[in-house]
Formats: sequence, C-alpha cells, structure tokens
Amino acid sequence: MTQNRKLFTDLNAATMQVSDTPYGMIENAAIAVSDGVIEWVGPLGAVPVAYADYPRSSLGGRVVTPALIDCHTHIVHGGDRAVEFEMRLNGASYEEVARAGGGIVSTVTATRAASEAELLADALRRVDVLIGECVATIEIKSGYGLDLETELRMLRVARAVAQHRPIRVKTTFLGAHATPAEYAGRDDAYIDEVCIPALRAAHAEGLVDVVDGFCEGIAFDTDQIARVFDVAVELGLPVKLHADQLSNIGGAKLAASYGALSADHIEYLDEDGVKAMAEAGTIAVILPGAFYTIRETQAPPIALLRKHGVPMALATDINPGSSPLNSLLLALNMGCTLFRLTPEEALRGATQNGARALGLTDTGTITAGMRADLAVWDIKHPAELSYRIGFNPLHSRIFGGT
Ligand code: DI6
Ligand code: FE
Repeated sequence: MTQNRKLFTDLNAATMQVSDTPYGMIENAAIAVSDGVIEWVGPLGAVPVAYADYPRSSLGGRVVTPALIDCHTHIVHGGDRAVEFEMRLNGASYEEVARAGGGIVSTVTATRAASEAELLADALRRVDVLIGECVATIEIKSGYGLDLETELRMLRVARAVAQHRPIRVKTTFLGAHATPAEYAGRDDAYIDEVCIPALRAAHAEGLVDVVDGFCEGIAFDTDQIARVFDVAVELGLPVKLHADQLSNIGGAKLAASYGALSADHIEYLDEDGVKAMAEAGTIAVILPGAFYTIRETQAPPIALLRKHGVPMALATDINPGSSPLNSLLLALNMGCTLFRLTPEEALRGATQNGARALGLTDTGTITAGMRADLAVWDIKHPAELSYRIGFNPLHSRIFGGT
C-alpha cells in the first residue's frame, strides 16, 4: 500500500543532475514523492497522469535542491579547545600549548572521560545546527578515543545520532588518527596492538561503514596506513584518507591504489596524485574550514582536479582543533572565496559529490528513485547559498518525503 504520496508544485528545482542547464535546473517544476522516494521530477506542465491526483503542496516559487550532505565530520568528541585557541592568540607557541596538555591529546583525554550519554548530548547540539541548514546525511568519524573501548563508544554514539534525529549517518573508523600518549614513539605498535584490533571489534559490532586514516608527517606514514587498509579490504570495507593536508608523503596516491572513496584535504596533492585519483574514481573532498583555521596558504589544486575530471566534494570537517566550523553553508562560501570554486561546484560538492564520497547512490540529486531528502530555500537563485556569509535561507526541510 502506497502512502505519503505528494506532488510538490510551484518550485524551481536545482536537481543537480548533470544536464545542459546549470545546477540541472528545471524551472516551474513539480516533484512527485511516494513513501519517501522521488518518483518523478519535471516541468509542472508535463506531470504524468499517474501523479496528477497526488495531494499537492505548493512551495511558493522557491528553489528546491537536494538536501545537503556533510561527508567529513568529527562531530562526536569530548570537550573543546577554545582555551587553547585563546592561548595561541595571546602568543603561546604550539609547543607551549602542547605542554599545557593542548592539541589533539586534550580532545582524546576529554573524549575518554565522557560517557556515551555526554558524547551524544554534545554531538546532538552540533548536529541540530546542521539540520537547521537542511543537512540530511552526515559522516561521523571516530579517532579521538585511540583505545578500543573509546573508539567503539564514539561509533556507538555516531549510530545513536540517527536514532535521535531525522538524519542519516555514515560511520567511519579513524583509529589511525594519532598515536596516543601511552604509545608515544611506538606508532607501529599502536597500529598493530590497538588500531587494527579496534577496527576488527568495531566491525564485528556493525559499527563501521568506512575506514579512514591520517597520512601525514605528524601522523602515520603510507606503510602504516596500508596495514590498516589491508584489514579494511579483508573485512570488505571501503576506505578514504586524510591525505596531503600539510605535506605530500603520497597519501592520495596510496588511497587511490586502494580504490578509495575519497582523499580529503589534499592541499599538497600533485598532478601524479590527481591522475591516480582520476583513474581510481576517488573523490576529492575539499575542506576549507581547516585551511582557514590553521591559516594554511597552499590551496588544493582545484585547476588540476578540474583538468583531470576528479569530482570535488565539500564538507565542514567539524572538529575541535583544526576546523570548529559548524556550518556547511559557510563551508560553501569559503570554498568559493578561498579556493575559487564556482557556486555550482560548491553546491554539487555538498550534494551529488558528497554522496559519492560516502559511497551512497540513493541521494545527492533530485532524480527518480532517489530518497526524497529535499531542501526548500527562500532564495531566487542557487548561487545565493554560497554568496551570503552567515545567513541561512532555509524555508523547509523534507526528510524521507516528509
Ligand atoms: N586533520 C585535521 O585537520 C584534524 N584531523 C586530521 O586528521 C585535526 C584534528 C584535531 O586537531 O583535533
Ligand atoms: Fe578531518
């Protein structure tokens, strides 16, 4: 029995389908939805008879886009690093901050000390802000536990987010994020004795959708990441990687060699790496919030990504250290202003390509067969979503058809 049928009318649909018109725009469109799935989209004048008697809902001439997708977040974490931010602005060096217990270590300490209920309550406050911008799908990483118990706790909280809010969550195991204090100087032992066993345990509990790592001079090298990825392959899990963010040690190339869903950050990615990503179908995830916060000066190689046809996604990277950016709309603006993405590329990055970076094929465009996750905006043109700074024009949010 089909219920919840609806025909949305009086709207301009930025479908984000790849078509001859920018944004895949269909003006004066209608969208037929049934049981949470888009059945048809097209010009209002061409609604097929099958949908003509669906209950109608006028959207007042507004712009409708796919609901947004934030494909890279660390939104579950304990504590914050505001005091450390203040210390640095008062002249403290990175070392002084670290010696005072700051940096990623302080977030690990706070996350280990937090209960599941506390982590969830904190995360939901941040998630609610994203929902207010019509984010309907988010990725959530572990990586601030760095011990088996806390990594699993973070992932359980990530799963719980979707039980408590109308949002879809993809979980990512990021045990290879940093080496915890108790393994200082013994990175390999951490990978073999903690990270990989934690991955196996989290997978056995059904907590892992994707496996990630931080491949960087200050984190793990390509051999260490490859050991984690080999286990991901064995478990049948897709991979993605924080790659080439602060330097190029071959992270994106390694990711591509594993057929990764995405390589993320990539400020220091070179053309060889871009080609490897193009061949592997690996999405480039652009994260302007981290670039801005750490005052990086090298921008990701946008022109090379375009040249070789690597699709670009755009995300917040919400985390308490390098990207306390709790707005995907602001990330769109930053992607345009800092990296010269076009507003269409930015929006595609937070819809169609965000979905691809998560391996999702049922969301990200307004197309028959896709989930009816839609954003109704009080705007005249989709470029307005990237244009304003700190303004949210959301009119209404349609999640699973309602
Ligand atoms: N890259 C980053 O920018 C963050 N993690 C990562 O892999 C930093 C996370 C933090 O500082 O807490
Ligand atoms: Fe990140």
